[in-house]
Amino acid sequence: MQKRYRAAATALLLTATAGMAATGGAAEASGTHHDRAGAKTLTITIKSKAHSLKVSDTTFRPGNTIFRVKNIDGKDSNGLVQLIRLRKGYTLQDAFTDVPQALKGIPAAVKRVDGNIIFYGGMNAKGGRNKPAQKWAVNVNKPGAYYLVNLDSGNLAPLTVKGTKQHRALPSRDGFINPVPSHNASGNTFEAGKHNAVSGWMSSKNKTAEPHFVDIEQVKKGTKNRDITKMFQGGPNVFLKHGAATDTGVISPGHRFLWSYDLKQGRYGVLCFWPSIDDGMPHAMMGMHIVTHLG
Ligand SMILES: [Cu+2]
Repeated sequence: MQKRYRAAATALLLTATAGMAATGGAAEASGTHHDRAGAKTLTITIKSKAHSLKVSDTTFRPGNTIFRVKNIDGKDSNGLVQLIRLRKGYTLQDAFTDVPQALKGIPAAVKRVDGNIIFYGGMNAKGGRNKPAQKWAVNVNKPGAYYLVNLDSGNLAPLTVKGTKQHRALPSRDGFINPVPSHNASGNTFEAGKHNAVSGWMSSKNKTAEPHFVDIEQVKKGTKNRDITKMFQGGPNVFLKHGAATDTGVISPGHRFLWSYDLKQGRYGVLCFWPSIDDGMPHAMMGMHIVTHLG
């Protein structure tokens, strides 16, 4: 969970001018292929390096899009790469000022971020050269300016989405973990499929009114959801040492994020550390967590 705060601090390093020059001329949906069922797909490949994000197609038509993030740094991870769009009148400079403040728990900043940045999700860029690419998929639902951002390194790549919506397929899911409304103090919790696979494609649809992360971490045998609550009140750590874990970027209300994963059979805590719009406290500490099983 500490890495969320680290991400907040390093988000300050973002500069609004980085990579702003739009690169025109890329053929629309030039990367489209047909999947096994014969439906069209579009895969955008991102090469994530210490000082840049290189994108295979920067201009394409709206529709379902698969992102393949390759970390060629040779490090375990070189940061969370995610896709965002900004509401009219809200600038990248505003985002770079507000996001770190929001993650520090300043309620006014949380309100501005929640209201003006549309988060499509993303994943940590896991390395290095010989590791498989990290894959995720979303519906890039509207024409306009989008940004791929690495909040940890400050790297940014603009995307132009234009033209009419193209019918393109998404991968089929092997499990689901959705943010859903709840009566706890955060107003949010998760629902998870009872038979979620150990690996494959996870589907996360945000059915609430606030943005969320999906942070999934293996927990000790016998851990109950109330043990996570106790941990936040100063109780024992529930997480398994060297346990399997992964997490997503931020997913805005109404958006569905599909992410490839490869974890171990076992018991997992699912938590969200996005700050509450009410008081800036991370959702998990207000009750947004569940315990679930994979495999
Ligand atoms: Cu949340």
